[in-house]
Amino acid sequence: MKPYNPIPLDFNYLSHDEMLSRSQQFLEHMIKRRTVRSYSTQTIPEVVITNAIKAAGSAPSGANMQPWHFVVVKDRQTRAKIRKSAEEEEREFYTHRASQEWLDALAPLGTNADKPFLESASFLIAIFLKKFSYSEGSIRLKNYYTTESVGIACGLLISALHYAGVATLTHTPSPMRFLNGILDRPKEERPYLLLVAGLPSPDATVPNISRHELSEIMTCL
Ligand code: IYR
Repeated sequence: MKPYNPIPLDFNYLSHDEMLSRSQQFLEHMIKRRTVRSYSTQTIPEVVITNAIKAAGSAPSGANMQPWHFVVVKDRQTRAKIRKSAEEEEREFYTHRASQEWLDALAPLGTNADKPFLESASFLIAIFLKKFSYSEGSIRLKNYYTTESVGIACGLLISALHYAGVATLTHTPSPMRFLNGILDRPKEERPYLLLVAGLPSPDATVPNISRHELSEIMTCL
């Protein structure tokens, strides 16, 4: 067992004015994030993606096990395969698997089984959840709070990309086990999310949805 080995905290203490101004700026920036379904084929620098993944990899995780793996997919052929498999699952979803209640909830978003963005956007990032890690001696270690940890990392990833001017779409074909085969990931990694990343097409539109008021999402005691 590794011993507890503390080091001094590197923390940026801010004045209240600075806090207020930063929080306001961040809010104004984040509320502009929209899920984008129509992408241009224009490229973005790959380092923007790797920087965002480094930021995501700094997320807190259960026992610091960092139970995630990010696969960046640029390759056209691989993306065509992903699209084909995802659309097969989605056709099943939209015609058989989804309840009417679920389809009604999705109607205002205008989604359907066609997923052209899986090929048109610059990058796909497949995020896998690792139920186990391996220590130096290849000893299998259990990871903790994996769903929470990977969810937080994905939140950071989406925020980092948005901050860098990259639009995203959280796509979750269900089931998405086909990603293990196409992307050559081990069985014990569970595909968690397929994140589409790129620049919106110039004529991109988004559904006219609203966000809950603060009073609906927050209680102060
Ligand atoms: N996975 C399907 C359906 C879908 C489900 C939810 I919940 C969404 O918020 C959006 C879509 C699809 O990607 O179309």
